[in-house]
Amino acid sequence: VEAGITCQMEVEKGLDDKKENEEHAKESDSDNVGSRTLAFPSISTADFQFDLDRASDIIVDTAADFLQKFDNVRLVLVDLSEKSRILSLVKQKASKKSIDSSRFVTFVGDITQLHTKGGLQCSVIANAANWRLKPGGGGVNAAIFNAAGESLQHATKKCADALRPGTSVVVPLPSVSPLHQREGVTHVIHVLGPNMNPMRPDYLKNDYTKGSKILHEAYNSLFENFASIVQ
Ligand code: AR6
Repeated sequence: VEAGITCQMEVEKGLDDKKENEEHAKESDSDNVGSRTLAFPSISTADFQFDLDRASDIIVDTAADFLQKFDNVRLVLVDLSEKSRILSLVKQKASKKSIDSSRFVTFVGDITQLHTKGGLQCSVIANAANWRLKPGGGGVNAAIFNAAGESLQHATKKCADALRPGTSVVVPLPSVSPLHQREGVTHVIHVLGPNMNPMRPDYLKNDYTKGSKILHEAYNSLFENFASIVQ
């Protein structure tokens, strides 16, 4: 057990992809921006079936607000495929809003292999979690718990047993974790987004007034928790 570890929880509240990936990978080596980088998946838009167009607006809005408040940080939205619709929507909308493209980037790759496969250093990664904070269940949650090994489960249990939609929790990743050793990930932030899938708990029955509010809260909580780690 590492002393002094704190869990933080929010209670209320142009180029083709390959070239672009390589550009960002180069940048990250030069000035240790990796230690101030958050890589995150698009919360709620796969298994939780949240509308991609609405989600992309929310990602771009909350990221823009966050980057205005904090100078020295970088946000990387990650998805597995070059054909990812959420990545292309976000890219389009971010460039229209003229967000600094070196501080807000999209990246094609597996979020558990950003350093070894993508050449990108990201000390903090976000997880699209389930409310019980349990491994498995497919998607990015299963990938992160698999890659991180059992120590992530133990570390997570010390921080929280459950999450409410729209909140997140910071889990310091023990140095024995392969994800820490191999990829340089020091913290995982579990985020619970709104659920539009009738087969999953807290189904919002297509209520996008509620759903959008919760997704906003989820990203704000994620970004604030990230800021509290790197400040
Ligand atoms: N690397 C990067 N992005 C990924 C990866 C990966 N390895 N795997 C998936 N994605 P989802 P949700 C992208 O379904 O909709 C889980 O079972 C994916 O393409 O993981 O919030 C939990 O236990 C999509 O863009 O999360 C919850 O019950 C994004 O990650 C539930 O699913 C999120 O997809 C959460 O559903």
